[in-house]
Amino acid sequence: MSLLPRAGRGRRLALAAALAALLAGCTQRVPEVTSGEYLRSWGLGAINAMGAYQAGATGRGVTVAMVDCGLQDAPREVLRNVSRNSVDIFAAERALPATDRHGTYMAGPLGSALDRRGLVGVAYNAELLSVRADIEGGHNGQCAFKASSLARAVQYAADQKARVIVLPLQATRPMGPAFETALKNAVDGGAVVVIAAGNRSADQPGYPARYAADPRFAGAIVAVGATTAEGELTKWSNRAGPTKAWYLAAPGERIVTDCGKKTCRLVSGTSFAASYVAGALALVMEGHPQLTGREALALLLQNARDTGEPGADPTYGWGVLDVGKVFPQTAEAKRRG
Ligand SMILES: [Ca+2]
Ligand SMILES: [Ca+2]
Repeated sequence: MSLLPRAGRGRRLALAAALAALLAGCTQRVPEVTSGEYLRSWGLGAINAMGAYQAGATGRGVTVAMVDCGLQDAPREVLRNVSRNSVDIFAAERALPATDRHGTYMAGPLGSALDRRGLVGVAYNAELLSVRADIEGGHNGQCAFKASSLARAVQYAADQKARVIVLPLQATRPMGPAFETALKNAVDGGAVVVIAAGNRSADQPGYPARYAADPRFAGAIVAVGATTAEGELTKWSNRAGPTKAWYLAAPGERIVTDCGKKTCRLVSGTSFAASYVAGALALVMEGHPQLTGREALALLLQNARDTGEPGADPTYGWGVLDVGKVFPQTAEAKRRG
């Protein structure tokens, strides 16, 4: 006799559990701050991303182009957000297997899906347009690029109407007229270009980030330096220098990325700081669709957390990325305070 109620209760419990799982799946528009997925993505707290998520911004509908070395062996949570228009500029000529997974490492903090595993990307619903442009064979085992192929890659991203284009690369010299023409076409078409400041401890960014201060592109390019988990610029990050009015700092040291079933990878570099800024721009653009690219970038710059000397300064530029500040706080968030 007692078997029936137990069986009944068991079923109801199972149903209740299923219902709870279903509800969680439906309502998980915002990451849970106690989840492993969120905690591994420590940069989200550092840039106050939750303020954007609570306002409903997740990057949905915004295409972010990553001009890099492709998405070699990327985790499923990254591939889920990859655009079908992703391309390899040299696809027809490739013969050697890729060895540098820099593009995959970049994509993790930028656009990993919210799926209860791995990481949460800053813009976890953005569309990632991978534009692979590295020369065949690389250089000393690392990705390397020619200015002419980067010009093609930036033009492709612009043609695809990517609203954000990330360039996680550094050079010592200007990139030449073909690249500059492509860059001009991209920014004139409304894109914002996010460029790693470089990792050489220099007092100003390398190229192409230094184009941020070039009047042809001013206001549509942001140079990005890397901070530690404590929010200070790393020793190795290039400083703002003459790009201080178009420079932001963001997490770039000991960033968790490329999570497999059991392990993830720790990476450092201004490339990863650029991932954070690119993701943040996607959030701002989704949340404020009426803004032009330049206006969205201006909003992000003006809301940075002022660090170093007061105001925009030659070390931190505008300061440390604080995307949550761009979004008005909900009454509930204000109460929690
Ligand atoms: Ca995930
Ligand atoms: Ca300052």
